[in-house]
Amino acid sequence: MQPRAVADLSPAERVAFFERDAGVEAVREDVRDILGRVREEGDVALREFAREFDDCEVGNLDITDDAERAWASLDDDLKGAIETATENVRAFHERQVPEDWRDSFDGRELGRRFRPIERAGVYVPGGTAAYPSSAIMGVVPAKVAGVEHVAVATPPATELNPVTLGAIHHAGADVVYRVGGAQAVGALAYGTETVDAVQKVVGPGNRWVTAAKAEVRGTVEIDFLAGPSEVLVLCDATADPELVAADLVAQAEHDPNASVVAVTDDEALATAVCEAVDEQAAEREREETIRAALDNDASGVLVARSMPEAVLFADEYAAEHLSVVAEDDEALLERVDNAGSVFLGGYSPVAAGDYAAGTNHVLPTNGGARVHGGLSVDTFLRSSTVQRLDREALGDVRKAITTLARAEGLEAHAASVEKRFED
Ligand code: HSO
Ligand code: ZN
Repeated sequence: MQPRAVADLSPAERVAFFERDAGVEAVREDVRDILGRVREEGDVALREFAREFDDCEVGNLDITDDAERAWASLDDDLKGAIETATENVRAFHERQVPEDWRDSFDGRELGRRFRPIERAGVYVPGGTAAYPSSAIMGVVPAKVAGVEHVAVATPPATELNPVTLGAIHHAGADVVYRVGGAQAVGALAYGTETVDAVQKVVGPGNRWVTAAKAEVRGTVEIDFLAGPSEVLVLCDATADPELVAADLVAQAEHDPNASVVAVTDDEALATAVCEAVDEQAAEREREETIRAALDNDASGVLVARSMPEAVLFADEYAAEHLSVVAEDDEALLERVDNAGSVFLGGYSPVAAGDYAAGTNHVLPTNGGARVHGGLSVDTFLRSSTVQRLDREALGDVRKAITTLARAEGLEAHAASVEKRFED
């Protein structure tokens, strides 16, 4: 790996960094075909796709009981880790539950109340890595919000991962299906003979899952697009290059389409980070995936002419994970608005948020952080507004209402107010 200067990036290179799509567009057509078949053929299509993509025969698609048994089979270390992560994620998300409120606005009693949606679907990725942590991140906020029916879909395998299944059960899922990829998103969105349709599909996934979520938007609500992992480390000369490299390599091991970036004003640090990344990648079991991610057009170690230039780059990148390792990290963070989740200082590796700090790891990728936050209790709530006006309060706004109603040509609206004052 070689450092590159931010100032030397060509317009095409800048586009690759700032308008990254992590390969999602390339699979849109195929995903449309898969979704069409799920819609038409239901369970039959799910079983065929399991054979084709997951190389396994799926009998029963509902594996809720297997998840319960899987939890019971886990050893104490695994149970303890899942319990710790679940407790910490629950505590952080309980803090997010909004209170219903009513207030008087010059005699008009106005308020908001919050209710959970009824049925949510959580995608828990499988594939080359197992993701018990994503089960916790998806199911716990839904349950904290009060969602009654939380369904989980996770890819089938000849031997289902007991840790993932156990975590799905412990996190509180009500029903669990073995179906993965774009077809899982389709099943949750449209429903099949076995899979009940939900109102909202959430969760992270590879580019197939992400493309499918983009496609079903409209039929069903989705959280946002949470594709292959990204991290941007904003660092100054005080950062330890080994630790910066460790965080880059960690997120790179997720997926060949992952994007990992370090940006600094210190050339010596950039060179040291590159060397450390190369060394550490060679030591990792998932080296091939890591190298592919490092080769992405949206990955790199960049040298800015100043920290303000580095900050600007970080803000424009709008990373899923933003790590700030610098002398005055709070001052730098003040100037970055776009980031899914922020990690401050040398002892806050992204892996802390991935697993057990308590924050959510389902976060917007591909620049989605410019307009979205990550998964939270809000994701599973909707709000109603409430109002109560008495005669005097309605009298105060009578003129405003009737004047505007008549200006809109809506005489009956005006009359509905005037009628209340006919004595
Ligand atoms: N970094 C991933 C989440 C994850 N990491 C799961 C490890 N396991 C996306 O935020
Ligand atoms: Zn991760």
